[in-house]
Amino acid sequence: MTISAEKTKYELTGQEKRFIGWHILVAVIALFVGSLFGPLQAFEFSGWDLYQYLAPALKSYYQGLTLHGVLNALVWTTFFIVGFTNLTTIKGLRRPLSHPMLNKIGFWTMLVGLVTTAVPLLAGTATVLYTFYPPLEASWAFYLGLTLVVVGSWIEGYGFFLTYRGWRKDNPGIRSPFIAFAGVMNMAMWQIATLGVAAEILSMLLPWSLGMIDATDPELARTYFWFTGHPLVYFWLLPAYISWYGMLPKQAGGKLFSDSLARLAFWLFLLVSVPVGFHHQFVDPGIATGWKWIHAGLTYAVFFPSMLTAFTVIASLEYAGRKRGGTGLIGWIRALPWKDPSVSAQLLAGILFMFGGIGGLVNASYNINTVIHNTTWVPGHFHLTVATAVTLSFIGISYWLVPHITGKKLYKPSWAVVQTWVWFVGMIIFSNAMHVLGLLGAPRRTPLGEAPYVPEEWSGHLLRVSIGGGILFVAVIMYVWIMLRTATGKKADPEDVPEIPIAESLRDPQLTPEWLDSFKPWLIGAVILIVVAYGPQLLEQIANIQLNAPGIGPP
Ligand code: HEM
Ligand SMILES: [Cu+2]
Repeated sequence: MTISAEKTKYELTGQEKRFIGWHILVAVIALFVGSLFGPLQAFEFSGWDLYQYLAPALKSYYQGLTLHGVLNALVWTTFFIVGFTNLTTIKGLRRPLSHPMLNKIGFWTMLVGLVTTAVPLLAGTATVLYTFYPPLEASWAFYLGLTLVVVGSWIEGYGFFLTYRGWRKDNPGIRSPFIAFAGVMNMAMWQIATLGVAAEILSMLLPWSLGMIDATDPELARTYFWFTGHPLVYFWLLPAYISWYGMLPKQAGGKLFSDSLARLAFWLFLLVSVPVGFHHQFVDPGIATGWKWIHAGLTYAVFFPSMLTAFTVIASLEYAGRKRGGTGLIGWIRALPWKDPSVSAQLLAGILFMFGGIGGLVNASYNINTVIHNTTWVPGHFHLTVATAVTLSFIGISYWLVPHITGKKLYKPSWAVVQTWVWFVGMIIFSNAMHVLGLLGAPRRTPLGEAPYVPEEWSGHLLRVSIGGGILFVAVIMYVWIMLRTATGKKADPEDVPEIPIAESLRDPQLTPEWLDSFKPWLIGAVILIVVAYGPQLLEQIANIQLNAPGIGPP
C-alpha cells in the first residue's frame, strides 16, 4: 500500500501556525529593510548619490551595503528557512514537534541574536560587509549576535532531528516522507557547515574585538569563513528545491517524477557542499595550488546533482503540463498554471537559476575565475541565485503559506502574478548589466558613481544597473504590500484558504531503496570528504597562525 496516500492527515494547530508565522514575519521585515538599500546602490552606479541626503543616519555606502548583505542574504533566508522547515517537518511527518519548547528557545535565541547584531550595524560600528573579513573590525556585539543566530538555528535543528528520530522509531522500514527528510537533511548539513564560522568567531574575531588579542590572521579567518560560506548557499537553495521537487508538481497538477532521484540529489549535495570552499579563495596566497585544484574539481561534482535536479523537476512539470492538456515540445510549458502567483514565481525563479548556474561554472573555473574575481559579475551572479532562485521561490511559497497560516485569502492574486514578472524583468536587466560590467573590469563593492576611473564604455551598463535595480525595488514593495494586506485582511472561509501542497511521487516511495533513506552512511561520507579536502590545509594554517594584522575601521 502506498503511504503517500494520506494515511493520516495532519493539520497544523493554531499554535504551530503562529510559531511559523513569527519566523516569516521577521524574514519579510528583514527583506524589506535590507532591500531599501538595493536601489540606493544601484542608483549610485550611475552617479545618482542619495547617500548625501541620508547622512548622518547612514554614514556611508558601506554601512548600507553591509545592512543589505546581512539582512537579505543572512537574515531573510535563515528565518524563512527555519520557519519553513518547521512546516515541512510537522506536515511531512504528520506529527507535532517532539520538543516544541526546544524550538521556541531556538527561535528566541535567533531573535536575540538578530537584535544584538542590528544595534552595531545601525550605529555604524559594524561596517564590515556581510562576509566580515578581518582585518575589517566590527564591534563585538556584531559577532556575538551572529553567533546567537547560528546557535538558535542549531537548537531549532535539534528539535527537528529529535522529531524525526521519534517518527523513525515508530515507523521502522517505512520511507520517510520526502519534504520532512529533505528539510532535516538540510539542517544536518548546516550543523556541519557552520563549524567554520563558529571556529572563526569564537577563536579569533570575538576575543579580538573584545581586546583579548591585539591582532588577527586574515588568511585563516577567510579559510574558516568559506568552510561555511559555500555550503551556506546550499542551505539557502535546498529549501527552494524542497518546494520545486516536493510541492510545485502538486501545485502544477502533477506528481514528483522520482522520489529516488530527488533523494539521491539531496545526498550528493550533502557530500559535496562543504569540501569546495577554496573556490572562493583561488587568489588567496596562503593556500597551495593543489588544494585549490581539488576544491575546483569537487565543485564540478556539484554539477551532477544540479543536473539531476533540472531533469527531475522539469520531468515532474512536463508530466503536469501534459496532464493539463499541453502538447508538443513546449506546449506543456504554456499549459502550466501560470496564473497561480506561487507557480509563476517558482517557474520564473527556475528559469533565471539556469543562467545563474551557467555563470557559476565560470566562477568555479580556477583560471577563468581570475577574469571575474571581485568584479560586479559576482553580485550579478548571486542576484540570479540567492536573490532570485531562492528569494523568488520563497516569495512564491509565501503566496500559499501566509494565507494558510493566517487563515486569510491572498490579497490580489493577479497583482502577485504581476509582482513575479516585475521581479523577473528587473532582474534580467540588472543582472545582465552587472555581468557585462564585470567582464569589462568594473570592481564590486565600489560606489562606481564616485570612481574617477570609469571609462565611457561602462556608462550604458551602469545605467541599466540603475534601471533594473529600480524595477526590482518596485517588485519588493509589491511583495511586502501584498503580504501586509494578506496578513491584515479578514478571516476567510476555510474552504478558500489554500492547503499545503504536497506532491505525491509517481511511483510508490516505498520502492525507493533503503540506502537512500538512511542518514548514517552519507553523514560519514560527508565527514570523510571534509577531513580529506580540508584537514591538511586547515592544520597547516592553524599551526602557522600569524596573529599580526591589527583591526581597521571601515573606509
Ligand atoms: C531591490 C532589489 C535589489 C537590488 C536593487 C540590489 C542591488 C545590489 C547591488 C547594486 C549590489 C552591489 C553593490 C556593490 O558591489 O557595490 C548588491 C549587493 C548584494 N546584494 Fe543585492 N539587491 C537587491 C536584492 C537583494 C536580495 C533579495 C539579496 C539576497 C537575498 C541580495 C543580496 C546581496 C548581497 C549578498 C550583496 C553583496 C554585498 C557585499 O558585497 O558585501 N540583494 N545588491
Ligand atoms: Cu561557493
